[in-house]
Amino acid sequence: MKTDLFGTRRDDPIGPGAMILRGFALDPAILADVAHIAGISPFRHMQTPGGRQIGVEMTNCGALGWVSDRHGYRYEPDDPLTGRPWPEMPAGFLRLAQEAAAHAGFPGFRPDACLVNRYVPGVKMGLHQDRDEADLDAPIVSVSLGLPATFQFGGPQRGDPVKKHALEHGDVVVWGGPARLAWHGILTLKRGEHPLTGATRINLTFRRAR
Ligand code: MD3
Ligand code: FE
Repeated sequence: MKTDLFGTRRDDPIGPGAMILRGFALDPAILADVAHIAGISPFRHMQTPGGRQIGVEMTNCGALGWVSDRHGYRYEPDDPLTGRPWPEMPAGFLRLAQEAAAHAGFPGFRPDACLVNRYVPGVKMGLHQDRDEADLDAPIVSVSLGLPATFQFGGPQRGDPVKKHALEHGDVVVWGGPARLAWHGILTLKRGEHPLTGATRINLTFRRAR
């Protein structure tokens, strides 16, 4: 990230291996890239293995995309909706994810998957672990855009106490090492209107899947 016109960049450590980089992702080109990706591989509701619809709408970019259906959770090189490869990871996405990871103490991050989540008011993501990736040594980088949300962050055990953190447009969170298998989730999105995204929150989650 080149500039900080408004002086809003700030590092906010939230626990061992986890840091919020506030205002790290304010470049408007990111949202143009999201629109481009969704023009190729549209946002859609996926199904859980149990047959329920996931409330968050999802798409992906990069060599691998996260997919959920009746057969389970996994990474796939092709979009099951289009039958084509997921859109390429934009150069700016890759740079942003690598810079954020290095800034938080994880140099050499090479994400091959970017899950793009879209939330509308009333939608949440329940507490879960990210454990579908082969390489759990690599960190995860998450970028929040649009409407604010409350993020819940616990420990490696399901019953560990949870802390809440507000995530706003432009915030980036990096998780690695002892935080990599932490339970986490997003509380029900509140009503609102964001000047750049309207009544939605977009989250980019960069991972090393294989
Ligand atoms: C903490 N997404 O897609 S990103 C997900 O905002 C996901 O859409 C949320 O959790 C969202 O899996 C939260 C923050 C996040 C991502 C991965 C983590 C937090 C994490 C992995 C380990 C610990
Ligand atoms: Fe997650």
